[in-house]
Amino acid sequence: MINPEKPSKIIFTGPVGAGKTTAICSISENRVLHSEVKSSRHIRHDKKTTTVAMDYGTLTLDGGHKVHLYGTPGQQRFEFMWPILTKGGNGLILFLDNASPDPLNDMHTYLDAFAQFIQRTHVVIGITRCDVSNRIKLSDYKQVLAQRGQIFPVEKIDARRAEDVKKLVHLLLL
Ligand SMILES: Nc1nc2c(ncn2[C@@H]2O[C@H](COP(=O)(O)OP(=O)(O)OP(=O)(O)O)[C@@H](O)[C@H]2O)c(=O)[nH]1
Ligand SMILES: [Mg+2]
Repeated sequence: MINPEKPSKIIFTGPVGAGKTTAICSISENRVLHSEVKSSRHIRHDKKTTTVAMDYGTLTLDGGHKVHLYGTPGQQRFEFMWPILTKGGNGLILFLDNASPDPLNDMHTYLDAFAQFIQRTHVVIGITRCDVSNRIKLSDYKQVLAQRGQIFPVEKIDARRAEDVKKLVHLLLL
């Protein structure tokens, strides 16, 4: 899946507070370019800031392959950024917050919104905050995917842990 001639570009998406910015900060070897602003109210759990344009970081895989990491804003009012950020991308990592009110519905929303991109690339799904809520199981996500006729890797992860996030990148690209 990797073109050795060309760096890869992958997109981190998902709803507000799912952990996109945190995940890019966990693995980026450069200082992450942010567009965080203070939110006027708490938009999700104790989060005081939100991404309004994009996050950008980089990662070099063993063997020297360079990966550009782009994070989308989660808030739907900034969805105009989504097609801009996916242009020329090689794959999507979808983050879902297991402790949010309806992550299975969020999965539908994001898989539908990125359907055109997904048709020509690959997807890996990372479920965050499983330490906060274990109400929904990995098998529930897989069942909903199967009902959609889609099979993607789904992993429990903590976006604060670099090895968890790198595992998603490897599943997507290797
Ligand atoms: N307890 C717990 N906290 C987590 C986990 N993963 C991420 N977090 C926390 O959840 C929050 C995620 O915030 P962000 O990374 O800003 O979320 P985002 O997806 O970029 O959100 P927007 O930019 O607003 O769309 C941070 O406070 C993280 O520390 C996890 O697995 N468990
Ligand atoms: Mg963010």
